[in-house]
Amino acid sequence: MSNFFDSEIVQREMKDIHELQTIVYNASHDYASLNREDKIEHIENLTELLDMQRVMYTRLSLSDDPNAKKMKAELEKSVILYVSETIPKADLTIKAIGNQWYWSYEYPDYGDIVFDANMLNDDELSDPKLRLLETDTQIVVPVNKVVKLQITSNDVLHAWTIPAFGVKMDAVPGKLNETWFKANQEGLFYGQCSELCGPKHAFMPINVKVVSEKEFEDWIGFAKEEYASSNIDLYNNTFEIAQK
Ligand SMILES: [Cu+2]
Repeated sequence: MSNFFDSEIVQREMKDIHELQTIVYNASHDYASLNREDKIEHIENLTELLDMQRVMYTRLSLSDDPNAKKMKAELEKSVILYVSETIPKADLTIKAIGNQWYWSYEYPDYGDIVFDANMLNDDELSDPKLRLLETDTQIVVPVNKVVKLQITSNDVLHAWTIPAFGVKMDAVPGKLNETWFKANQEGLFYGQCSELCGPKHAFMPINVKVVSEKEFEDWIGFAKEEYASSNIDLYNNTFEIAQK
């Protein structure tokens, strides 16, 4: 049996939801500077918005009208957009730094872990299909954990992305951008710098390896030894430069 569904009415109500989303979104960004009355209004708006979204979602779910299906997807997308702007409590923080033309990574929660990820040449690939995608080192993260990413650049604009995670963020020199993801599947995921950063823009791919918690702990043990910044022999470098 088909439920009654009036596309026009629902469309109008969806517009109201979008308008309220914008108001709530803007107020949450300025929350600290709001006065008492505005804070109360914000909480009221937020409560109303959650209510409207919940009612609308239920209505759209109950209808088998094809328009309802489309609108449900639209509503889901707009809610995800709002939620993804708010970074939940992170289980792990990773700092990604863009360089011409490779990415550097730090794991500040685990002390001294610093490493670069350089693209593999065609003759080094594990699979020819991974041309311009495979790197010598991987970011390793545990499955089902919230990973907060801090993204910046050492030189020009770059952009860090893993399309499978729905993450793309600019790496801006002198600015620290933040985003997050939670991978719910183990495996290797690929991305590429998405800002035209110079002639080798296409040669700075991004690899993320999602592993079990146990494997992640093992990797941290390995990384602490292998990627400690104290391994960088500053004295020798200085000496070589001085000799030249
Ligand atoms: Cu780049």
